Amino acid sequence: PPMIRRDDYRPFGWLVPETKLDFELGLESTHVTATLTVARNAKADPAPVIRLNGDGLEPESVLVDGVPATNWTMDEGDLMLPLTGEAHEIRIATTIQPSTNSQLMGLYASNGMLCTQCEAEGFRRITFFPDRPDVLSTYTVRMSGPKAQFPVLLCNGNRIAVGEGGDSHWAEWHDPWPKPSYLFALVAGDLVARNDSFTTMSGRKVELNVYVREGDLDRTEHAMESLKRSMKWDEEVFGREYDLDLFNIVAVSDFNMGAMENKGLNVFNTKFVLADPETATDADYDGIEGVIGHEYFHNWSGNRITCRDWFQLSLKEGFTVLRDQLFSQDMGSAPVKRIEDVRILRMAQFPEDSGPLAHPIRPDSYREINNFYTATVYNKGAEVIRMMRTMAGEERFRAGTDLYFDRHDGEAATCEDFVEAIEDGAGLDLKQFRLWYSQAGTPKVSVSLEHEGNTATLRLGQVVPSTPGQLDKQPMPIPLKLALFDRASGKHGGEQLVVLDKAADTFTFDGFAEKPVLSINRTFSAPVTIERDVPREDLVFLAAKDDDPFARYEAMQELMTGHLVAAVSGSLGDNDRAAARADIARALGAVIADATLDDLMRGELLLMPGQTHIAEQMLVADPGRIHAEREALKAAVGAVLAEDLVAMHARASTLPFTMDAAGKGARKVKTIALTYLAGADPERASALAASQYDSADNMTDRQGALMVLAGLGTAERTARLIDFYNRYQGNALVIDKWFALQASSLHPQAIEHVKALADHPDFTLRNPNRVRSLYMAFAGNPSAFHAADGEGYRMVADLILALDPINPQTAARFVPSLGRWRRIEPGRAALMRSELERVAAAPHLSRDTFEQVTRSLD
Ligand code: DPP
Ligand code: ZN
Repeated sequence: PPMIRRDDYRPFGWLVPETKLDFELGLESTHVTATLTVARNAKADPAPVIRLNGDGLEPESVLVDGVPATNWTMDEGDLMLPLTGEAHEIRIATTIQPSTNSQLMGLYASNGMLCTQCEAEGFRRITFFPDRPDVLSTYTVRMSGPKAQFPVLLCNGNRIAVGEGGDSHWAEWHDPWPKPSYLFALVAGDLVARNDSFTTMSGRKVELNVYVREGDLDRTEHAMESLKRSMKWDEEVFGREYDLDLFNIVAVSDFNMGAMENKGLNVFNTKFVLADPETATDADYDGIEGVIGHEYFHNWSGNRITCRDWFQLSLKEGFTVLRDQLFSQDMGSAPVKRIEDVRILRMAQFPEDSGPLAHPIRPDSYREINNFYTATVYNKGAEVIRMMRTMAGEERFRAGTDLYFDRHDGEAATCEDFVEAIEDGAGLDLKQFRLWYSQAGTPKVSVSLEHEGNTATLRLGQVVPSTPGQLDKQPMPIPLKLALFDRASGKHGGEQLVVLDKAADTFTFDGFAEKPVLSINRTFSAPVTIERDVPREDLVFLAAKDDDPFARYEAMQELMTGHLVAAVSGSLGDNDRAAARADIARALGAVIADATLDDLMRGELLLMPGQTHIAEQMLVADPGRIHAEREALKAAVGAVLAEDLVAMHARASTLPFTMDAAGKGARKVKTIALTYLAGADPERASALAASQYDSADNMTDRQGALMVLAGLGTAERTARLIDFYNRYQGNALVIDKWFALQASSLHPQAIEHVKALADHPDFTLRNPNRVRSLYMAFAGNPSAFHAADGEGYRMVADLILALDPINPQTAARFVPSLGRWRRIEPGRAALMRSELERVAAAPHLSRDTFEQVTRSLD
């Protein structure tokens, strides 16, 4: 497959002002007639031949200005049509087979309904079209089909006409907003809707619908409320108003991504729509609110202003992730949301940035764009824009985004356009800052603090590590919020922002008779790794006293991570190990006892760093040793704090179920208590978990208890797993949890469980949620996946090979877990590599998997 390069961008030779589509819908066969008005693009090089992208399509008829054309040719699936005049009408008919579309790209069948997914390049599987985001067109769509099978017919924009005849009916839709083809959507099926409305700031009444299958309606309230909150929030915080009279959301159970922001017709994975307390966890509720917000916010950051080309993906995704993060911060606990987002970044993006698939947030090349819907483009992209906001301050940042929306409304823009608008609107100089768009790799910032007389001297250095294709890096501006604490009073004289924009720099602070305690990268103001030699007592101090909740969390993480890395590296004697464990237990005990904390925050402070995060700190990691040391620390803490943990569990258990912070916090600390106890005293933890499971009146408690039980070898385990399955059989989203809990469990036989589950009648490779629930959970379970004999690697490679012909986009997502081999100890690394080679050698690999596997082996 060819490499596509950002530098090769050329504007398309033709404009497509109008697109008319006519769908005769059927699950097995759908007939599509596309009528395009095209006109020469004065801003592009003359193009005597128009390239209409196609993927697996055959043209049944091609008419130009009403006359059959015979001079067209095919090039790699694309239709090449010579055109002589300034403007033409092209009409092309095709027939597609939705029910055999297992890739879930283009028009496909899901549970008897029809729906579409066109981002990034799915529209070309529906009809021939210039399927690139810089070709904006106004769509009018007629859809017809059997009334009984497809009582609901939906498309983008407004419904302008309906009619029926015999067993069939039709609807015509018009979207007044010009859009790129990737934002096209169509849904036909037997659906019911929760209906509501929202009145915008200028008084426009918008009809809102959340469409689901019959029977799911009572699980849509949270989605609808989240939508209304999103609409209000975007008006208040970014000044953005909705621009149609109708906003529809449709939930589908077979979906590759979380959701899709098609204009006026968002299509969602059921996972991000359906919730009630009995079947969805608190995390599910938060996920729904965040994703509903995310897709809604795309209406401005993505749809009104779209991307010039797919290299600019972070223009809409990074910005929209930041917008959804800020929204969720405002809706719930801001510090806890920030901590969660940093945890996701470290778990998903840092490893990407330090591995073979590292790429800048604005990539320079790709073979398959689906492979670039990454944590780097999304989450690091959001961090980069967040840094601009931190440097500008909220108000000036808003002036920057106002200017951006104003200046580029209706356009297909670039990341550079965004940066310029922020520069002009917020009054920032971002000349050097642009490096964040072009350089991959997580900067390492070295930090040391010296003290003499009354002066504290802070020395900072930065290194941006080399990444594939980028060996020499330049220093980038790194905004670091910091505070210097007086040891005796536990206070600081105000937070400051320093920007490190050189390879090394020094900052001095006067007025310190004693050496202060440094709190740095507060709120995680920059997406970097801080490297510093800091005494454990300083971390204990910050973990207990820092007034920035993130910094407090960070100190606790550093305390545990520092110890675990030292222990795993073999540099700790028995006494040192015992002393460190005792310090950690004492610090955690103080967190349990701290009456000023709410439970949501307490839960964050009690969490142990994940194995991936610990492995990231080491050049070459031994997953077996990391696992053993981490479990041993957990057990040691669980033993020392057993009574405190049990008391915390008992206290939290007295709270009745509520969806407020107190209720959510109580549920969070209950399960954390069980986790520590399980390490120290499995029998006691098992009994407590079983009782939490049995008395649960909500999914958070039930799933938390079952997660702990799933890792234990006790009698309670089997009974509760069977109960859970029987209780929720038929509810796909909950059965996904049942698969995931077993695949991610600490149980020593987890590998055997996964093998058995792959043969379970409820398992299928055709449903991405189910595949992920078993195999993503497994690939993210270090003690099982990294089994020393390589069995875990074999299983994931087998999965990739089996899934690739069915759904390449989802198959390729499993490659990175094997691609980490260079950072793993040599024995396992060789086994991982050989599995990658086995995948690479397979015939007929998809472009998606081929690209990921070859990059991982290079
Ligand atoms: N649907 C995906 C998202 O919203 C891709 N745009 O991020
Ligand atoms: Zn998005």
